[in-house]
Amino acid sequence: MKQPKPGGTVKNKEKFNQSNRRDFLKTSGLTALGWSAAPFLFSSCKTKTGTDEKQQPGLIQINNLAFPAGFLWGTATASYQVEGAANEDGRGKSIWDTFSHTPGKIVNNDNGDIACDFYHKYKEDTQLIKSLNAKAYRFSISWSRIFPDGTGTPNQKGLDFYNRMVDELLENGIEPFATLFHWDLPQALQDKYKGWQSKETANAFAAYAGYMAEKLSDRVKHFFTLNELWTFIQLGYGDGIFAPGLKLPPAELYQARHHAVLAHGLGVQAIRAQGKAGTKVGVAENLKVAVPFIETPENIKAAEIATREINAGYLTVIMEGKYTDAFLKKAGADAPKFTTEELAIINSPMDFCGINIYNPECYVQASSNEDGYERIPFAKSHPTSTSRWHFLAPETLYWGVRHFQKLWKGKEIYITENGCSGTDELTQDNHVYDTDRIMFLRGYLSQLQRATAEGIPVKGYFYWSLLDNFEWASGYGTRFGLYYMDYKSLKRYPKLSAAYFKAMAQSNSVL
Ligand code: PNW
Repeated sequence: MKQPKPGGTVKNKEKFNQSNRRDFLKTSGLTALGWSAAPFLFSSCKTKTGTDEKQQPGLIQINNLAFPAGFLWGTATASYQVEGAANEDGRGKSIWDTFSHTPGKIVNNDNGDIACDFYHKYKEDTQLIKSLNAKAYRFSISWSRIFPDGTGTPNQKGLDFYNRMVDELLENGIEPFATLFHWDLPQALQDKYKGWQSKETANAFAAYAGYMAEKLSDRVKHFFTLNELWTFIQLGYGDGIFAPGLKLPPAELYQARHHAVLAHGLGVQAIRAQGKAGTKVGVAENLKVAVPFIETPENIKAAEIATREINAGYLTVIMEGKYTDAFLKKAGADAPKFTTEELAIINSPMDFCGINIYNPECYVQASSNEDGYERIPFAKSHPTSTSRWHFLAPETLYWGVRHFQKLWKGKEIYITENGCSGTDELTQDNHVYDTDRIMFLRGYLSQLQRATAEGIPVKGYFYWSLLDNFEWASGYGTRFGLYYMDYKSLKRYPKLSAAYFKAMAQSNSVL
């Protein structure tokens, strides 16, 4: 794929020799990541002719894949996946506690009781974020730490934890981005209202969101309402493989989905009402991206149509305030029940949009059929990461933000998640050579840079995840982190990709 050249031509490659490796590690801070003991990190550091070049401490940019000034580099996690401390300081149970403690639901019957123990180790982890050169951290708040029963009296100790954590981040020059709902619904709301099957849960979410904005918006300037509506509704209420493990019939599933988008809209309004002036709010949704298989104008148009339609129950209704005709037609008698007032709430203006992108939904080509596009099936051998759903296609990042901008315009975009799992084995001398993750990052970020070079307003990128963590139904065996977790000792080890991420964040470019 042809890369635009925003800043001129690619310079000659400048490389390091063995003798200046230590300088480089020191000045770029990689020693802090434990890489001083990796002699081969720069083992190809000879010039083509084998002669040494002038010593150049620090990072040398050898390409022009720079991001715009001020581009924010960050990492992300979520409460149930990292915090642990499941029974501490008055935390109420969430549907993920119940689900993960039900035998057979999670690989290896893992659960989030301890996870990465971030609840106690947030100070140490703040230093890990800092040593990645990341200037932003996306975390989520455990609703049932704040309201153990979902509604009612807040639990001060729960709030205290987030206060401490936010203060720690800010003291270290890291901007907190808070997600209010990353799937750990208070069990009490599941029991009382059947969770997202009831509008009451959307109302309870708004009350909680408003409360959090009131308490944190003096320091937290960016809030996300809900994370990945598609995933927790489809996998939790449709396919039964995520909490609460339900397989609802279509009409009930449509209704639950409607309550989730409604909760987003009510949450936006509550945050605006109760947050300090200037508080910014958006959603973090996994846009399902159709990729044009050849980049012709016809296929690009087809991919836009497909993307709008495939996301009709989620980002499309949020951005447009209506369900598309094709969506309602397809749903038929199972279509959700809604009012025009609710549609207006769902469409409450956001300040930015968070988009999680891992894989393409499909490749498409133009078609004269009724839909205007045709899906191209994936090859059986299409490469994936160790997560089997994770088909790899770096251009998904480019097309995701480009379609978003074309379809819905004007909003600032954050890539709120992107990352990949891998086998990640810790060597005897405590290294993890995750070359696959480096390949992933280089490919995907090159495509994101392509988008920013075209002027698409992507303001930042959050790698998923800071640490290996509880990967939902896949448990602890599926690792996405820049830091390797030893779950026995709870020690963290930087992977090779941590050094790579750090170098990119430092140079604000793809390397
Ligand atoms: C997202 N799928 O989850 C979540 O936001 C994170 O909490 C999670 O750890 C990360 O991506 C990596 O999986 C997904 O099956 C889980 O298509 C499953 C799917 C997609 C996203």
